[in-house]
Amino acid sequence: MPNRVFRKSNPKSDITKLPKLGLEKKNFIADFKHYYSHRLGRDEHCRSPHYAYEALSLAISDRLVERWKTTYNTYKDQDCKRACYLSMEFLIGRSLSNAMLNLGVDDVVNQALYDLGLEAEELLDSEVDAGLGNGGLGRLAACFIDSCATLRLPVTGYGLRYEYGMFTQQIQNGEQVELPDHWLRMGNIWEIERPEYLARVKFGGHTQTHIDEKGQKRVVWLDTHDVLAMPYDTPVPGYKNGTVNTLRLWKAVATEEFNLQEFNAGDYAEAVAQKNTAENITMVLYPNDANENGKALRLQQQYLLASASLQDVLANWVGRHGKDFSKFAEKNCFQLNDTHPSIAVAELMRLLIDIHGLSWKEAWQITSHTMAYTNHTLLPEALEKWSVSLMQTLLPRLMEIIFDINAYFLREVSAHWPGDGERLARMSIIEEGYEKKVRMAYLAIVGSYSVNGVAELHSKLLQEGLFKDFYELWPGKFNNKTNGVTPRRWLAACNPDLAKLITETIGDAWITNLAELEKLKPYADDPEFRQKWHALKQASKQRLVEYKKEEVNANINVNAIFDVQVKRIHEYKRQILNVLHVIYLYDRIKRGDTQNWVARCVLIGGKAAPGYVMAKKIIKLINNVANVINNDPAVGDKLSLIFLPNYRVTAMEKICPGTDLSEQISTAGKEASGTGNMKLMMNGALTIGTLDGANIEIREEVGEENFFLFGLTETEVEAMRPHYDPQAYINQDSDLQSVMHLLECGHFNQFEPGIFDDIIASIKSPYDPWMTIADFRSYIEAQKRVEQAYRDQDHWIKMSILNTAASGKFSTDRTISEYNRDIWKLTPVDVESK
Ligand code: T68
Repeated sequence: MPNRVFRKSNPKSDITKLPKLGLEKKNFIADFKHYYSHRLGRDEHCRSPHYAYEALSLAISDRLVERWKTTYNTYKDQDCKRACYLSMEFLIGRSLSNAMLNLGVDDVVNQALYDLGLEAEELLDSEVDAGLGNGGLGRLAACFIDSCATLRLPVTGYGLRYEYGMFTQQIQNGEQVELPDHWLRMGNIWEIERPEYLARVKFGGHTQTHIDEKGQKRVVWLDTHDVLAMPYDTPVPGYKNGTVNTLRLWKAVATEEFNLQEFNAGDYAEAVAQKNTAENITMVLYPNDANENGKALRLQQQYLLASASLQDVLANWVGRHGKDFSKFAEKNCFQLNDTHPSIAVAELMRLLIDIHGLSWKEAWQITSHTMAYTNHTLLPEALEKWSVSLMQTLLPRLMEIIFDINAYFLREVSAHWPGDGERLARMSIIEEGYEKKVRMAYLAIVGSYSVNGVAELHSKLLQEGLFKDFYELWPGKFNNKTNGVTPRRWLAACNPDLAKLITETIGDAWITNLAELEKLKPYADDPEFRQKWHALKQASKQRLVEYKKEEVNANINVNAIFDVQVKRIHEYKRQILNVLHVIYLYDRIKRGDTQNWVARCVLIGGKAAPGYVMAKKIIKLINNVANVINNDPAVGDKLSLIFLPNYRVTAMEKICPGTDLSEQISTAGKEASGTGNMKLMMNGALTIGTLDGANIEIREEVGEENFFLFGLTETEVEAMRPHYDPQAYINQDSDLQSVMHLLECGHFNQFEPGIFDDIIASIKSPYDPWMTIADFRSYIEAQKRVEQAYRDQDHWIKMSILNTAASGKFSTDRTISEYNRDIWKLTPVDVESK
């Protein structure tokens, strides 16, 4: 980029050189006061903690921006290889406490706030979550960029700046009600608008082929309706290392000439309406975590992300290397977070061929050596397919390119398996049928040099099942990258007291090298350490009760097992199985079978996709069962069931430290990995779980004696499926009969007849894909082992310590190191200013 504003030769005019900002208490106090009173115009009469939050955030942000520029210039000077993480979702949550921690100023700032007479917690709590994601996939992206910055890797996150994030969930009469999440209403101090990097994205129109002056066939895409993509940058600080990477989120805005045309035609209202059509593209995050619905707006979102991000990278490249793309693939790679941004495969081809004049062969060489694809699901209904006709209307040039990619690809398939027509049809990127469709996962696999799953079992099942044909063709492309979570947010920041105890015991190296937690193992046998560990867990449980006082009835006993299942509501995650166990315990209490009773508080939280009827009924069931149990004096504090409304990142930060038991009870083979399981383990929870996703690896790390295993294995599930007979299980199991009876007689829906009939029918059906009833007995027995273990508090605490000690593998620092070692191959860059 030419430097138009400042002449480099005149050092006196270099007004961008400012003295470094101080990290001492007095500097923060001075800056805080300045922002509070001069920028925000507030004084001591202002009651809202929000402005104190803003003033502090501005002071922190200044210090990040300084390091951000240094990082940017260091990467530029070193001309290093870069990776881009393309994701439709970055589920960041709050930023302030994370920025304080990573800058290494949390203690200093807390002291400054104390001196200023401000309540740190109240101030931090006034930050709204950036809820730009549905669940695991979006949160993984957020953990990844934290780890990339901490590992000094030059990685940029590219995503969308939705005006409305994940909806706010309210519970009314036990039912989920969705409210819009206008998270930007109070502004967002963490972002910087970058109009200088606007990108233009085309939609609609048609293509025209002509022969250029060199006799080459050229395609132009004409009469398009263009939309501008405005970048907003958010700093991503590494942990105390001077690196500040970038998360660049695009917002759709209308083009000016578009409005002008309409305006000049005298139709002002039409001009404004058109503007809205363009700007609607990034208005709202789609709240479906598994089932796609093929909406045109969603495809527009995906294309806006892919096109704007690739144009951004290419503009930067051309600015430095002109039209010489020979080293592009050596210096760039794009990690696709699921198929959502996978239209990038075709878009990179288009940009290289149509805009930069490369041949098909050159462009394919680059594309297929820069794209890498991560799969996050085995559920067939979650695999994206776009109708060919929609694509032809919305993205005609892209559709042509996809047809061409497919033609070349099918030629390769038929050379490999001559005469195998069935395989050709199976593997085609285009699914034939009444309505032709583009199989986006296949486009991603064909266009990428790496394809990975997110846990050992998941990657294996991809190779043996969903992507078997492709694995046979290109075994070397496939690999596993077991997920993780960032230990900064998910231990150091969310559980400061436990973090302090750990640091006092084994030093603080665990924060960037989580394997160090292993050193806690011997302390599991130290009674004094165990006592401290226990005291902290109990205090966290107390805090959790206070945080949730409105939902949690007053007589919760903190000595009860805090039994937690928090995640999206989905049939495969089997919240129903959890409820069946609660009903079983309730039935026992009612029958007087309470000898050696261990009190239990079951907490369930999660959002249902607004169109997922069964998931919404599950929420209603949980709330109705809770209502009966919690109001029954005979139950008392032996058992309680609480639905935690509006589960989100910030809620998990409060839930993690206070959890005793982590419920990871999906049907084996259905949960790709899970990451909540890792957060809870890290914070000393024990897991009750099936052999699914990363549970398998958690159990391997912590040892089978410290994990409550139950249920069919994936192989057993699939073997049983054809002759699954839930009624036979019910006939053999009197406990299950009692539970089903309470459900079927309407005990939990006395004035709402029939509302749970669908749920009951689904679990009793021989076609129930999630086979809940098959795992009932085994789950109940595992829960009995939980109680037995909990009765021996000393032993339980020991297991809790061992769980944290064994959680080292589940840091995204490990995950990202593996992505880098096997896929990205970036060299870490030291950024000077610390
Ligand atoms: C989750 N997937 C997996 N999807 O379910 C979970 N989907 O096992 C895994 O740990 C996690 O990804 C990270 O790998 C999702 O969260 C979505 O959120 C989603 C969103 C839109 C469309 C489809």
